[in-house]
Order: sequence, then structure tokens, then C-alpha cells
Amino acid sequence: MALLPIIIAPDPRLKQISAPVARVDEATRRLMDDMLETMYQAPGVGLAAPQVGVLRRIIVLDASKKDEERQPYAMVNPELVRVSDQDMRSEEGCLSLPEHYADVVRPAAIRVRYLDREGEIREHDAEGLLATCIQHEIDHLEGILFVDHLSALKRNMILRKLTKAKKAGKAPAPAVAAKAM
Ligand code: GNR
Ligand code: NI
Repeated sequence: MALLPIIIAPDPRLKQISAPVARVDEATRRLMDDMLETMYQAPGVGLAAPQVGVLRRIIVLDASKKDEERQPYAMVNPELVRVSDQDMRSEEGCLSLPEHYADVVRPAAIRVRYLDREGEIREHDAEGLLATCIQHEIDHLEGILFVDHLSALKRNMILRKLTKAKKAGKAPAPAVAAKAM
């Protein structure tokens, strides 16, 4: 197991479309394990492979509460196969946009289809924080960040601050209050 460095925006790698995984093999499983370890350490509720510089369609998540048992998910080639008509607005953060938060509107409930660690096709229904995070992570695989759902004004304000922080050689602590919700 290893901790992987998380890429901070702005960075061209966060804008790329990630490629499907052809086969879930040992290397895929090792990457998923490293991503989970990195996510828990951050701490974060989810992590997408492009955030650690791997442009492959792999995401990991755990939306369990602090006092609950861990509930890790590792998904390969995830896709939304159902979304609710009803939307939900919730505050999002991103390990690649440290210290910035904003409300994003997305479908409240979803069904995701993916390959699990063994390469088996699975489907999972989610709502609440897990549904939000699955959509946020799948966005990463398309090169989309949560700020892309905001007005240009709000988006540019956040991106300008991150650019300044990078120029100042500052790597802000990626604190996303993962389990505070
Ligand atoms: O840790 C995270 N918390 C979070 C909170 C609300 C909505 C989405 C997220 S995902 C984020 C981790 C991350 O950046 N994943 O890509
Ligand atoms: Ni993110």
C-alpha cells in the first residue's frame, strides 16, 4: 500500500477524459487499494484516478459516517444508468480544490453500473452524500470539476485563488471535512 500525491488545480491532467479499463487485473487492484488509502488519509469521501495522475476510469468512495463501520467502494468504468428527476443541492468540496466549497445541484438519487475488484458487473442505487460523490467522481473521469457546475464568476474566483496559491509555492492542506457530514 502506498500514499499517492493528489494533483491540485489548475492542472491540465484534471481536464482530460480518462480511458476505460480493459481488464481488472492485479495492477488495477493495487491502484484501487492505494487510492483508498490516499482517500482515507486525506481525508476524503471519494477519489478519482485522474486526481493521482492516472487517466483511467477508476474511482473509490466511502460515504460512511465517522462513528460507522467503513464502507469502501472501488468502481471500475462506472456509469450512471438511472438518475432521479428530483434534484438535490449540496455543498461540495474537492481534494484537488483544497479549502474551497460551493453548493452544486445534481440528481438526488442515481443507479451506477461498474466493475468491481473481481471484474464482475455490479449495480448500486445511491442517494444523499454517496449519490453526490459518485457523480462528482464520474465528473472527474470526464475532466469536469465541481466548479464547472458554478457560474463563471464563482468558478474563476476559485481558480484564480488556486493559481495564486500555486505561484506562492503554497500547497494548501487538502482538508475536506470528509466525515463531518
Ligand atoms: O472528500 C470529498 N468530499 C466531498 C463532499 C461533497 C461532495 C463531494 C465530495 S468528493 C471529495 C473528495 C474528492 O475530491 N473527490 O474527487
Ligand atoms: Ni474531487
